[in-house]
Order: sequence, then structure tokens, then C-alpha cells
Amino acid sequence: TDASSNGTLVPDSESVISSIKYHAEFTPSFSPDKFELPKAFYATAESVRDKLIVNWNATYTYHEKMNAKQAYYLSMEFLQGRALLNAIGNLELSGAYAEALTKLGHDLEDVARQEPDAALGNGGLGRLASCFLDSLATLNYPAWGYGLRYKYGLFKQLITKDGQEEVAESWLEMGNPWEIPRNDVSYPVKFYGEVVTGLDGQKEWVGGENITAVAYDVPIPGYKTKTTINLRLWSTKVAPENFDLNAFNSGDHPKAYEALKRAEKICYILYPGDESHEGKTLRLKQQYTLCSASLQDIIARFERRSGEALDWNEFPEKVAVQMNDTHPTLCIPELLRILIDYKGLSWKEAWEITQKTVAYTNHTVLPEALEKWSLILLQQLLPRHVELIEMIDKELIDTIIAEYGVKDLELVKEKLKQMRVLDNVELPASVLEVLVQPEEIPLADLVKEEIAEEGSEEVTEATSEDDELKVKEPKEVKIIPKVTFETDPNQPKMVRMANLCVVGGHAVNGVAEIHSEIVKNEVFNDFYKLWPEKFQNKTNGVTPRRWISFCNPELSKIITKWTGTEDWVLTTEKLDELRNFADNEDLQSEWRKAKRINKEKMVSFLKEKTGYLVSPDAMFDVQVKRIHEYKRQLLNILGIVYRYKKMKEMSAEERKEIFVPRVCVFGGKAFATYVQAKRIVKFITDVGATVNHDPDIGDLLKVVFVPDYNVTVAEVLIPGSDLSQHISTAGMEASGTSNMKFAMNGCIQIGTLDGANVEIRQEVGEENFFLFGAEAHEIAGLRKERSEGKFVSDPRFEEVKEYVRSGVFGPYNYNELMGSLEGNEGYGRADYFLVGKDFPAYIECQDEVDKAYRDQKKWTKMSILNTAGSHKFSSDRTIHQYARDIWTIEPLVLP
Ligand code: DL6
Repeated sequence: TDASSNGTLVPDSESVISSIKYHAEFTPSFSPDKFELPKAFYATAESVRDKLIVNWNATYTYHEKMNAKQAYYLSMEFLQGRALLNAIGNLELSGAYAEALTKLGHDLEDVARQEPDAALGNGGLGRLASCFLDSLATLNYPAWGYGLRYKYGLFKQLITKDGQEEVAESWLEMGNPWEIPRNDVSYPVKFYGEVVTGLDGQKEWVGGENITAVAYDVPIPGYKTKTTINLRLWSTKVAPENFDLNAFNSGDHPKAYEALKRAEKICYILYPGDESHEGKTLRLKQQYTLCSASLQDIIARFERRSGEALDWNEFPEKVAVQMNDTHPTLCIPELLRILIDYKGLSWKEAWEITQKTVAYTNHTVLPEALEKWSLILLQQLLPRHVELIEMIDKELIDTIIAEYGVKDLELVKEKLKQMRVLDNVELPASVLEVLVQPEEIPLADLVKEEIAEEGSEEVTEATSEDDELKVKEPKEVKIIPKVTFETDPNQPKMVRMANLCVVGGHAVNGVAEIHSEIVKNEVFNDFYKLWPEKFQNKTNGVTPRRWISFCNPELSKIITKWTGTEDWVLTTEKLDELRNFADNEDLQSEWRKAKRINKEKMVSFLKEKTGYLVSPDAMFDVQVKRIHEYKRQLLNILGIVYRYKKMKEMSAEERKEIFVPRVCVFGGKAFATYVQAKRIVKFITDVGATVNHDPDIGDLLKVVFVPDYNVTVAEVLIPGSDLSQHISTAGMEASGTSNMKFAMNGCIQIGTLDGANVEIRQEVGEENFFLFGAEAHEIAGLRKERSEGKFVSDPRFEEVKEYVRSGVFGPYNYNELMGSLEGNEGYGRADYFLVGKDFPAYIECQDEVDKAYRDQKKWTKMSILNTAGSHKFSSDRTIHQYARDIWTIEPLVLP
């Protein structure tokens, strides 16, 4: 044994061997006599878990004793990826484990490859949550993550001749060695039922369906620290009293199982399709399970830690709850419910505590992604919560009226329409009374108005006898209020979760500077005007442990050598020192060698996954992310098609002279019901099938779609890339986080001024970033121009669409796809994402990329400067900012 940097004793390979052997012998799932894969993985993981548990217990005990304020990150998604190399890397045990496994006849990397990729998330939002956990532990913050333990994570993507196919991803099949089932930690969660009011006015939510949420704890180790925090994932099972034993005994097994299945179904699958009523109900049940179980747990901990000194006003001094997007919004009414109905607090007290405790991160400006729930569905499922949401809505209405007065009723009406939590729901009667009162008009004037309206001669004063008669005996006059607050009976009544988050939380943040500006000035502008102090920016970040140190050991060695220390893994500012050597030939040559090794790894990987053999001499040009129209994979592939067409029009010599050989790699999943995104996948694979087999083209151009993009795939592709594409329509990508990972790994970006690209470009230097495209402030005008038929398409764009339609890429009908890029209004979406507008600038920018790549010295310098300038994008920086500005928590270093 030896001493690690955090002072704990580090086991040598012999003690690691005995621990692995112990688990190999006592792991019941495998045959006892052989030590083969995948058994070697499970035994190794369990031996690592032992070490994690020691630190995890120590951390828990210390936090319990210190009773400091703790942050809780509630997220429906955690995209953890594989844990083994990360855990031993953070524990500084990689050497000992590699040696031990070699002695046991295995290679650490082969063993690590046995681990399923834990994909309890869709993309950036979930991966961000996982990076945050790593930083929280590393920086010794008292903090936990809360999520759901889905049986099936994000689907496995198969690429067939028809495009994408989805298969359930059963990551728990062989058991999860990292989790600790906590049968001692469970809470009841209720759905449906009704609210009854007791004689004392106390509300009680009774009846309904009861399930049990059980905790599964996943220890999250920090890097070079003993601190090991907890990710608590909830699984659901039937509450024992709901299992129908009588039905079972009388032979009605389906009936007996009903409740059981209903309960277990909640945690079956990440993001069930929510087009159907069933799907919506399930998704809402998931969200509520997360919120209810987590809050009961947080409150129980608060009560236990407070002991005799329990004071509910202290709650926000001890607890910070961060809602990762609107998915955990139900935290707000749930905390209110527990405080009011169970702890006996008044509405006012509970509301104040809730607002001080909860904060909200917005991750999207896409209107279709801002969650709204049907009020009726919510009322059925969570009747007590709806009462509380109505009270919040009423509070907000009062605030708006207090702020804007009742003089300018049109203004108030507009504000209420935009800001209310309840949408298309009548105003409470008491509010209507205040708002719709007409001005007092003397009766005589009213009669005169009537006469004037009837078209008789204009009467200004009641002088004639006739008129006096009318004044004395007025016809019935209908008093019409100045403003009406109609609701539309044909539209559903909805609850706007984002508005609820803004009202219920004390802080609202966007995830990159430009995004936070859009949040303030567009998405929540009315709220921003009301409460400017709530709004903040917290530019995202990624953990440099997983995303440089562990996934790119080749580059890491070089960084350590040239910065003179390993400290950059914790203090990424040190990366900046690489700037001093960006022109140094030795560094440049080492840098290129490292890239070459990573590219060779990528070549074997691509061969294994797609069958295509590509040349590592080519430029590796990569776009990996969810497939979405706003991310514009279509712009990329049409640029490739244009390049291919030009190549075909040239002689072999010409094309070699003009074009740099490229391997264009795509990866990403399309949401299962997103038809247009799936067409894009199909199109990319069809282009690949044609181009890759074209003997005229050879290694000059290859197009590869990597199936089943996930964290593990990213760990291979990012270090091996030369160029990465972040080309969303400006203003639409909240931040992006893979852009940060690529920059850290010395990949140069081609991108628009969107999300975190803007800050990356600032940090790495304008000359080290290929910028093109319309800017966010121009987008609305450009869309308007299109709808008015004023947009003039570039002939090169027309040419490329025509080429696609000519059938070069096979018999599939691309009319729908190309059609979406055309027209003004009505047909498709009239190029809503402005692919046609940005196309000329994009292909010209790609020519610049070719030119720069030909000059390898220049390119390497750009690459070094990207890594050097990426230091801001460590999630350690982001977490420090959340801790300071939103959660007000302090690091707590274990003694
Ligand atoms: O903040 C993490 C990540 C951003 O980097 C991406 O730009 C953004 O698209 C993503 N947002 C979502 C929103 N999902 N919903 N709802 O995933 O968040």
C-alpha cells in the first residue's frame, strides 16, 4: 500500500488481486471455477465498489455530523455512461487495477468494455447532470443527485436499410454492480383519490392509488478526494396493501397483478412516448414520483438533523433544491403540500420557505419543449396539488395587478395572458370583480350614448322634452365591461410548468450567456421585468476528468508534460499555459502523434461498428448529437452532397488538388416518433452508401453514420476528431456541451454564433474557430422575409436539392425532406431552420477549413489553442458558480 494525494492508503496490485478474487468467488451470478469476461468485469467493479462504499459512508457520516446546508439536484435524467475507469481514475487506482488484472490474465480496457453504458438520459441535459455530480464530489460540496432508476434506459439505435430502428436497452440485465439497494429507505407515493377538508379546515388527500418508491444509491467519487457523494435513484413497486391477495387466491391472477404492474411500470422506461393519454399519465407519474420521494427524503433528513431544534424557517438555510429543467416542477406544490398538510405550516409560511428553497434551470427555448400539462389530467392524478397550483396562480395574479394597476386594463390582460400559471382558465371571481368594473357613467350619458348609437341626431345635452322623457324613463342599458377575459372552450385548460418554476423559485438560470439573454429578453421577459433579480446565467461545463484525462490519456500526458504538472485536471486554468508553446515544434509533433493514435483507435472502432474502413490520413469531421432539425444535420449532409457533386464533375487530378480527404462522421439518435429526424438519418446513411462505394472518390470522401451514439462512443470519437460541427440555427441551441468536450480535446469547430459556441470562440480566439451563418438577432427577420416570399435562394442550394431529387442516392423519396426546405408558408415548414439561408456561407466556410488543414503547422497550432482556451468550460467552474450564487453552500472537506 501507498499514500494517495488525499492521504488515504492506496492498495497495491496484490491487495487489489485478492479483493477481485474474493468477489469472483462470491459473485453468485457466474460459474465459480472460471475467471472470464464478463465475470472479470463484475468482480472488478464490486471490488472497486467496496472502496467507494468506505468513502461514501465516511462522507455521509461527516455531512450528517456537520449539518451544513446541502444542495439537491433533481433530474429526470442522468447520463452516467460507464463507471469503472472513471471510478478507479478518481480513486487514483488505475495503475493498481491495470496491474492486478494483467496478473489475472486480463486487460483493464477489455474488462472495462464489458460494462453496459448507463443511459438514463436523452442527451445534453442528462449528461450535464452527470458532469455536475462529478464536480460536486470533486469540489467537496455537500450535495446529492436524485433521479429515477429506469429499467430500460435510452433505446439502443440500430441502423438498417430503412434508417433508425429502436430496441429496448436493458442495461440492468446482469445486475448493476455500482448500486446499493436500500430496502430500508422507501416512501409512499399517491396518485388519484380526492381531497377532503376536516372540521378544522385541514385538507387531507385520501383514497387513490398508493405505490412505494425504494431508493437505490449510487456512490459518486470525487477526483483525488475522499468525498463520495450520493446519487439516489428511485424505483417503484406496489405498496403491499395494494396487492390484491384475494383476487390472486381466487385465481384471478391478472387482477391481482394489475396494481403491481401499474406501480412497476412507472420506472420501466426513460421518456415513454407521451402522445397518448396513457403515455402522458405515465410521464406525469414519473415526474411526481421523483419529486415526492425525493422531497419526503430531504425533509426526513432535515428533521433528523435538526432534532430538538427543529425550526421550519431554517429549512432554506439547510436545503437547496435545483430543478433540472421543468421536469421536476412538481417539487413546488409537493413541498407546499407536505409543509401545510403534514407539518401544519400556514400557506404564507410554506410559500415563503418553498420559494427560498427551490431554483430552476431552463435548458431550452423551443416552445414545444416548454412543458404544459393538462389541468384535467393533473386534477385527476394530483387533486391536492392542483389546489395549491391554483393558489400560486392567484398569488401571481395579485402580484401582476399590484404591479400594473387596473388603469390600463389591456396591459394587465396581456400580462395575465402571458404570465399566469394556468392557461385558458377563468380568472377567480374575486379578481374578475376588480378588473371588469366599468367606469361609473351617469345614467343620462349612457342614454345619450344609446341614442347616438341608434343613429338618431347627435344629442349632446338633454334639452328637448323628448330627451328629458328618455332620461326619466331610460330603456334598459346593458353595461359592458371594458375588458373581457374570455377562455376558449375548444382549447384545453393547461398548467404552464415553466411559469410555475419561475414563480415558485428564487432563481432562474439559462445555460450559456446568449441563452440567458434570450431567457430574459424573450422567453420570460414579462417575469424578468417583474423580478429582474431572479435571473442569472450559468454557462454549462463538462468534467475534465472524464472528458480529457480518462478518455484521452495520450493528450493528457502531453498536457502534463508541457504544463509541468497534473494540476490542470483540477485547475483547468493551467491549460492556458499551453498557449506559450503553441508554435513549439516539439509540442506540435507530440500533439500530432497523440491525435494520430486517437484517430487510429477511431478507425478500428468505425470498422467494427459500421464495416467501413477509413483512412487515418484524412481529416475527421464529426457531428455527434441528438438528431433534430434545429441542430441542422441536414445542412452538414447537404454540404457533403454538394462536395460530392463537385468532385464528380472534376478530373481525378483536379479533385485531389482542390479537396482535402475527409471522413465525415455522424452519430445521434432521433426521438422514436420524430419522423423528419428519422428521414435525416436515412438520408445520411443513403449518401454514405453511395459515396463510400464510389471508386472515383476513394479516400477523398467517406460518410459514416455511427449507430447507437452514447457516452462510451463519444469517448472514442471526440479525442479522434479534427473538426467538429456545431451548426444550429442561431438562438436555438441553449448551450451545447459536446462543443466544450471537442475544444478540450483540441478539435477545431465550425459553428454558428449560438449557445456556448459564442463563449468558446471568445476563449479560444476568433482565428481558431470557423464561424459562419446568420446571427440570433437576424433570425426573426429572415423568417419573415421568407414568409413574404422575398427570400432568394442561392443557385448552389437549388443545385444540391435537385441533385438529391435526381435519385443519385437511391430510390427513397426525399420529397418530404427537400420540400421542408422550400416554399414560403404551408408546404413543409418553409425552411424554418434556415438551412437554405446559411448554406452558401457554410460551404464557403468549409473551403476555408480545407485550406487551413492543408497547413498542418497552422492547424496544429489552432488545435493547441483550442485546448488551451477551453479551461473555462470545466464543470468545476460552473458548480462553484451555482454553489455561490444560487445554493449558497460551502465545500466540506472530510478530515
Ligand atoms: O444544458 C444542457 C443541454 C444544452 O447544452 C443543450 O443545448 C440543450 O438543448 C439541452 N436541453 C434539453 C432540453 N430538454 N428538454 N426539455 O435537453 O440542455
